[in-house]
Order: sequence, then structure tokens, then C-alpha cells
Amino acid sequence: MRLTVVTPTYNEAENLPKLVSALFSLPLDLRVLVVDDNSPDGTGRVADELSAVYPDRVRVLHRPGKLGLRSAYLNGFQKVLETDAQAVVQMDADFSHDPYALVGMANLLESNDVVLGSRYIKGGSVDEMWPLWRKGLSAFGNYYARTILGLPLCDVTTGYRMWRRETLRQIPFERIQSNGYVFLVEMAYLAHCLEFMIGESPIYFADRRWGKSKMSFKIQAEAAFRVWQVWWNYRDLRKAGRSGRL
Ligand SMILES: Nc1nc2c(ncn2[C@@H]2O[C@H](COP(=O)(O)OP(=O)(O)OP(=O)(O)O)[C@@H](O)[C@H]2O)c(=O)[nH]1
Ligand SMILES: [Mg+2]
Repeated sequence: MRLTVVTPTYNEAENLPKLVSALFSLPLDLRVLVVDDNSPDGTGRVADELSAVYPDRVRVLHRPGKLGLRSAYLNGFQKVLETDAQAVVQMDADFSHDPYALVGMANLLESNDVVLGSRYIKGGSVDEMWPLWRKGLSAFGNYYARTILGLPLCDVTTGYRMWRRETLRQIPFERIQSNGYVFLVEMAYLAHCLEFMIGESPIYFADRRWGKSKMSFKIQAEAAFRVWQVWWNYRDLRKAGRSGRL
């Protein structure tokens, strides 16, 4: 299967070259699309250099400024759908997502429409160095979103995912409104409403290797409210089921 990894970057100059070489050492047919938002640390330049080294395998989408994860992914997905990629990966560039997990995810995608890299199924875990508050927030955030939306999934906020091309193509991107964590919840919910087969493959979520974490209570509190908006916005698709696919 031909995979393209879409990785949004904002100040990941240290991580990106290491990530790309780790990805290219996997036994997978894989390309990378970097979506950089004019990172002040020069990640965009680093990405261009990688693209010069691997002209067929690394592409860069430069955007003028920090426009957020939602549009970074949606712009990236659109670009990939113009190519012949058969599956599309969503992945952070900061090594929180172990590249090797893609092998298991690709296997599971054989029998699913989308695969979530899950921290909360058997075999999955989060960084043992995380403080208790952060572990608690992540677990609670998941429980909260899952319960309100009735999602039969263990990890609905994971940012590590693999989509079949056909699945992504049938999702109405233009309706997606939320950013950050809720963007991830919203996409999982869309896949669920549209009755796609969603698999979960265990991952270990490490803390970012370089750079500073931005996670906070404020981010989560806002997310908690927005989950209700997602529930309200897709009442039509909940009813429509698979006939709501594009
Ligand atoms: N292009 C783009 N990438 C972004 C933006 N915000 C975050 N990213 C990237 O998206 C990925 C996930 O963001 P992170 O900052 O790691 O978010 P997180 O893992 O929730 O929080 P950390 O604890 O800070 O790692 C990383 O590769 C970031 O560089 C953005 O506005 N635009
Ligand atoms: Mg991170």
C-alpha cells in the first residue's frame, strides 16, 4: 500500500530530519508531506532541504503563518488526495508518535476504513514521565468526548491515524469547524456517523523529544465545551449514516 504521512510542523526543525529518516527506514512504501506554517525556527527551510534530498518522497506545503492544525491537516489531505496515495497518515512531528507503530497500523488498515493509534487499548500507554494531572486530563478528556458522542472507541483524541484514501474522500471536510483536540474528536465522530469501520492499534505516546509542551487546562476546558457543538452540528449525519458519505 502506498502511504503518505502528513505531518504539520510548527518549530520542529530539530525533530523533522530525524523523523523523516526514521520513517524512511520502515518496511513501508511511504512518502511525506510536511505542512509548515512559516515556523520561526526555520523548519520550512529544513523541510525544503529534505525535499531536495528526496525529491520523490518529501513534499512541503508552506503556509504564511500559524493557521492551526485543522487547516494544516485539511490542506494536507487535499494535496495528498490529488496524488495516487492509497492511504494517508496523520502524525505529529515531535516524536510523540513512534514511527514504527505504522507497521501495525498498516496491517490493521487491511480490514478497516481508518485506524487510530490508541493509547487506551490493551498494549497502549502514555509517557510514564507525564505528571498525574496530565495523565488524568487526557484520560478524562477521552472519556468525556466518547461518552457525550457515544463513540465506541478507546482513544478519540489521538493524533496518530491512518486513513484509507476512499474514507477521507467521503468525509465532508468543509463542515469541519473545530481546531486542536476537538478537530481530532470531530473527525473520529464523522467517521463513526458515516459508519466507517474504525480499528484501533496500540501505541505508546511519548512526550515530545525537543521543544516545549503547550498543553494546559485552558485548552482542555475549551475543548470540553466544543464537544457539545460537534454533537449538535452533526445531528443530520447521525441519522443519515452511510448515506451521508460524499
Ligand atoms: N502547521 C502547523 N503545525 C502545527 C500547528 N500547531 C501544532 N503543530 C504541529 O502539530 C503537531 C502536534 O502539535 P504539538 O504542539 O506537538 O501538540 P501536542 O502534542 O498536543 O502538545 P505538546 O505537549 O506541545 O507536544 C506537531 O508536529 C506540531 O509541530 C499549527 O498551527 N500549524
Ligand atoms: Mg506533541
